[in-house]
Amino acid sequence: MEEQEILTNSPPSNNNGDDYSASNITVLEGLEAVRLRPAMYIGDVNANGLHHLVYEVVDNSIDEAMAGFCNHISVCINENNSITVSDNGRGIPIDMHEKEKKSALEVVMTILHAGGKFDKDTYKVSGGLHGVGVSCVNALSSLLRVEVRRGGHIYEQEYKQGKPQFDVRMIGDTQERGTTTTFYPDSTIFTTLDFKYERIATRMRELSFLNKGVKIELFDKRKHDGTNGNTHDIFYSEGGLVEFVNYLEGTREKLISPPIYFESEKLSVETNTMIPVQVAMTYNNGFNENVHAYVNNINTHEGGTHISGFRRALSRTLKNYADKNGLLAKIKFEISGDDFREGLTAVISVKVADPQFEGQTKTKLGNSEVQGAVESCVTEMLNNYLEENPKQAKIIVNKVVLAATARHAARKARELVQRKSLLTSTGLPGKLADCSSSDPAESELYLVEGDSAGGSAKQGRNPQFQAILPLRGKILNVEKAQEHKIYENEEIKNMITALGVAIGTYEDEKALNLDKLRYHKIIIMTDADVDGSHIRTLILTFFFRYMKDLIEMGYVYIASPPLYLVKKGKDEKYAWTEEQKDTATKELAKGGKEENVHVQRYKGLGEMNPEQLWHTTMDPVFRTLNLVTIESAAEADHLFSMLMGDDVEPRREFIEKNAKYARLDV
Ligand code: 0RA
Repeated sequence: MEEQEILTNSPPSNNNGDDYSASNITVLEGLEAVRLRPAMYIGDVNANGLHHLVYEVVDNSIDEAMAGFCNHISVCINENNSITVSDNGRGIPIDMHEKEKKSALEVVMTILHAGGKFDKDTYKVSGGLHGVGVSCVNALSSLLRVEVRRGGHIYEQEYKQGKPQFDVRMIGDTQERGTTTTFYPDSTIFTTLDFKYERIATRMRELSFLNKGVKIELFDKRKHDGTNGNTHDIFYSEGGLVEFVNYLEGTREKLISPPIYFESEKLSVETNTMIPVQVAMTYNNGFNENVHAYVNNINTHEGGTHISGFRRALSRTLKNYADKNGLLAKIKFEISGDDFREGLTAVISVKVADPQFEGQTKTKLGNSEVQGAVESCVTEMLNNYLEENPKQAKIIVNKVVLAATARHAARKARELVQRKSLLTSTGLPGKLADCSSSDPAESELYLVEGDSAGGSAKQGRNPQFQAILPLRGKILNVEKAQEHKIYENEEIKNMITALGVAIGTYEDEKALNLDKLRYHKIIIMTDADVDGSHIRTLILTFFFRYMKDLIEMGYVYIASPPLYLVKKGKDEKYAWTEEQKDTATKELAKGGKEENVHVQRYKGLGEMNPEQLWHTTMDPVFRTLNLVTIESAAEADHLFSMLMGDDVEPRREFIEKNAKYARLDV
């Protein structure tokens, strides 16, 4: 397929002026297509797509590292919002590409999908939105400069919107090797040029865990929001996946320490390629399953054949071991697959030569041959582990038995909740002030902290499409509760029934029956204080653990009530930040004394009257809603374990640190 594409784009000959320019245009059309429909290549032209550019360039250096030729990558957000990625790999070849009659470097940079045509042995990322190639980044950059250090010399080429500005040229000598790319995202394409340091850091951390021994440095030279242009992190992991699992566990107590680790590879007869498999896993005292799986360094949120292989191997191997050792004698009911995964934290990383990505977000692995490969690897290695570590084996089996027993009780409790809700006339909680629309697409559910704010919201709302569910006090911390407790908690029961979805057991992909969902906007509205942020986190934890689909579908939002009312006489202005407050104060003072301006700090939603609440926070025309996204499920796991896990101290610190800012893109 790829070969074909290059062939059709390649100039047939170079000796006829017309011919040349015509075929040249065809080549350019390749990149023109990217500029015409950027979303097809990088997902969108918002912050997501923007950050994707960085990942795309870094992925190329990671490929070079996976091939064993590079151990240092640096990524820099420059002061002018351009990005520089540098590596110490072999350097992209600069010699003449026979088919294209130009430097291989130029081919890589300007022809779609020309990325890794040289090395047949590496596992190129080529599915989903990854692996679209550095040429896409080039097409979407107003300016891009690439420098190659190779064979004793330094070479460079520059492009504007993907068009070369001169032929590849030698500009000096060096004994070093490597590739450096600097690009300026095109402001006529992207809706934002603001790179988020934390976002890039999260991906670099993940990459360093997945590629042990590769040092990834990240710099932020921008001076903004009080940073001084010296922000810098080094991501380096010697322990790889084992360290990744420790990181994910955060402060949770591990039952198996150090985590179980194995790596192996299996020949796939179907495709005649090797499939390397790496797994690190442990169990904790909690009740959730945290399995993160990667294919060629891409997080496969939606699962796939590698996960099925892992699950089958885990259930069967543990079951066989337990049976053989007479450890299941007391169990009188079926043990389900979930029971083997309660409290499990695992990272699975496989490399697949020709990955097929499926699913809504193209993050589900489809290659059928991978299931068997992972299954037989895990079975073999886990069997060995259990035989050699009987103490740990016993701990795991006990945990499974406990889970099975509790789940048996939980199933009964859940059935009770769901049956009860069918019995009441509307099936809806009494505290819900529902909206009159029955079209989920236009309906909104506000989850409001406290009965008094709930009252204001009820009065202030537009009852046509806005429903209000007041939540009293703290909701249950599901991170630390057994599943059946969840169905006994009033606030959670109310949320479940108001939303209309029957909660999934987390068997098989934790699927929810989303067609029953009654609202497509679920808006969390809490006070702008420490308590409010705690409640918000508790609600998010519940959604993350039991209704992840809602977050993944983009249905969950956070309301942003103002922090200040600035007032002078009849003039009123609302402020969401300190800066806005100061500006508003100056404006209202109109050059006069600022003392005459009254500033009210809203401590809670309850201090706003219904009109104010509507105007500032609920009116679709004026309000700001922050979409809750799971950029990285792994990072969210780590975060929730810190926030909601066993240790009180990090949680308190985190909430205090973040209460003011309300960083919402979990
Ligand atoms: C193919 C062949 C060779 C190097 C690379 C690709 C390469 C690509 C990138 C992209 C970013 N950094 C990179 N580093 C290397 C070289 C083959 C050889 O030298 O024999």
